[in-house]
Amino acid sequence: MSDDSAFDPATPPPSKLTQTKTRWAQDHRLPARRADRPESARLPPGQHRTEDWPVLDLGEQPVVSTADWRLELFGAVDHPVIWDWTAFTGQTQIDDVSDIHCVTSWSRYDNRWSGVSTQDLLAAVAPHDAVRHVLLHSHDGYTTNLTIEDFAAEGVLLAHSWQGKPLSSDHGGPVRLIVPHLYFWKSAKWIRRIEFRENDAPGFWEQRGYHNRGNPWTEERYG
Ligand SMILES: Nc1nc2c(c(=O)[nH]1)N[C@H]1C(S)=C(S)[C@@H](COP(=O)(O)O)O[C@H]1N2
Ligand SMILES: [Mo]
Repeated sequence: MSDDSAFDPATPPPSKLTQTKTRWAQDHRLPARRADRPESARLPPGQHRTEDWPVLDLGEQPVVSTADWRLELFGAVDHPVIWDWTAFTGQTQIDDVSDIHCVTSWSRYDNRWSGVSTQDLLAAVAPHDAVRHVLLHSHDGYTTNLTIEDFAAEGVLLAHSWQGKPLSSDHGGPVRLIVPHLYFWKSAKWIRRIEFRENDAPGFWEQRGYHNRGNPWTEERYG
C-alpha cells in the first residue's frame, strides 16, 4: 500500500483484519518465503540441519480417530466452543511453509502445513481483553504455554496435514499446533483443549527447566 492511498478520501483505511489478510496474501505469493533467506540467516545459532523428521514425545502416542476427535476452546472468551472434525475442517483453511527448530539442536526446512490459522480461531472465540496467555492441553497429558502474541503470530496454525498428507499420529495427528518462530516443544501434538488465560501457567517442559518462551534466534533453551 502506497503512502498516497492512506490519504485518499475515496479509499477507507483498511481494517486490522484486512491488513492482516493482505500481509498473508503477500507472504503466500512466496511459497517458501523462509527459503529466501541466506543460509546464514536461516539456521538459528547452535542448530544443524536434518533431512529426516525425528519423533520426540513423552513416550505415549495416543491414537485418536477423526470421528472421535474434539477440540475444546475455553477460558476467558466470549464464545467458548467444542469443534468436532466437521466443524474444524469447515473453518477457513490455510497453507504455510515453515522451518522446524528443535531445542535438541536439529532443524528441518520447508514443512508445508495445512489447517486453521490461530488468527481465524481467535476471531471465532473472541478472547476477553484481559487475556494474555494460552495453555495448550494434549491427549497424552502434555501441556505447553504461550503468550497470546506468540499464539496469534503469523504462521501459527492448527495443522492436520504435512506436505499435503494427513499428519501421522506419531507426529501428533489428527491435529497439532505449529509455532514456527519458537522451539518445537511449543508445537503441541495431539491437541485436545486450548485454554485462554489472564495469567501465565508453565507447561510440562517449562516446569522442568525449559525456557518459558523458547526463541531459537536468541537460544532461549533452558532456564
Ligand atoms: N502432546 C505432546 N506434544 C509435544 C510433545 C509431547 O511430548 N507431547 N513433545 C514436544 C517436543 S519436546 C518436541 S521436540 C516436538 C516433537 O515433535 P515431532 O515428534 O513431530 O518431531 O513435539 C512437542 N510437542
Ligand atoms: Mo523437543
